[in-house]
Amino acid sequence: MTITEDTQHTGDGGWRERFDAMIAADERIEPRDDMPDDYRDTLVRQIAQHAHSEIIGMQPEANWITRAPSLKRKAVLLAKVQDEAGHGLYLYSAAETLGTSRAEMLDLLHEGRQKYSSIFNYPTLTWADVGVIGWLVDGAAITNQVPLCRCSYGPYARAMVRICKEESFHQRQGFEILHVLARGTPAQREMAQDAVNRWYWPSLMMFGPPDAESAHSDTSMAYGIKRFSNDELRQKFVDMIVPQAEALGLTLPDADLVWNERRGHYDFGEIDWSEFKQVLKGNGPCNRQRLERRRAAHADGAWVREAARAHAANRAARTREEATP
Ligand code: FAQ
Repeated sequence: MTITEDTQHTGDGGWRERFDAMIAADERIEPRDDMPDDYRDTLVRQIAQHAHSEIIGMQPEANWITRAPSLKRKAVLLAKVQDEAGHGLYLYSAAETLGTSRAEMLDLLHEGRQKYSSIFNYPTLTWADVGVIGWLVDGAAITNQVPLCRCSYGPYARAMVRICKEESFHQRQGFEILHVLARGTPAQREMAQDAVNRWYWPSLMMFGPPDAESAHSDTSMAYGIKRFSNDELRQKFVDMIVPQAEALGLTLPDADLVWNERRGHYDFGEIDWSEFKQVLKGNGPCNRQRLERRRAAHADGAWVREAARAHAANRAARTREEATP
């Protein structure tokens, strides 16, 4: 594909050639560098959506903090949910280096004009869902995000390195929860299987629409933002989780799941893309609840933002006073 021309940067005629050469040489683009508008827009769109997913993603698991089955499980879950808040902060900061403020991005989320991941619109009905979120949702997130550590935009790539380290710990804690349940009483085992049944298909949808219908993939791949297509990553994920499910002794609810010797990959069943589209339109099981909770949390935090602004203004005034002879 041809990367679109951009006419907005008039300062130095050579910037576009330099940008293209850096992308071709797989060098990192930094905030100080001139960049085409569609590169900036694609990054802001993706990073904002990613940041929103991290903070909305706190809700389904937070639902179980007060009901975790032991003090140890509660402490681990608290730490995980706090990690997700931290990921949101790294990502909003990375997006801010592109000239869009966190306040603007949050407004767009609250108005329903920027998306967050479809996966967080499903309910967490039992404790086993916390295990499955760790195993499958964090597992899908890692599969998608490890290649983003090599993304062409420096601040995003660097944020992803730390996020991926934390996500791989999250995935292991989820796997361990399921491992214990799968070897527990028949009721615990059944609860684990039921959670896997409900989350398997939505976790495959996390990778986005099929390549043929992915609006942004061509641009993102040409600019070195995405390194693998949606379908390639989905396949990688399926290949990873099949042996893990076997190790857990749990079944993935997909009758078409079979090893394909010729392709060297697992074949898997047809995803219900009409469900994905409905969730993106706001009609998933929890869309309304997630956004309402987020807006309420934002409103509840207004006094903190106000206090932080007043404190910053006081400090600036004191610094000015001290500097005045
Ligand atoms: N949900 O053209 P494409 C996590 C939208 S973090 C909702 O293929 P693209 C951590 C897409 O935005 C999970 N919308 O798009 C955690 C676009 O709409 P637009 C989030 C989706 O960007 C774990 C339209 O469909 N991870 O889980 C989804 O090239 C546990 C067309 O799609 C990231 O965001 C979806 N699943 O590829 C937290 C990773 N898929 O913008 C708490 C970074 C697509 O035109 C607990 N993002 N859409 O209105 C990416 O890699 C990409 O953005 C993709 C989508 C792969 C998600």
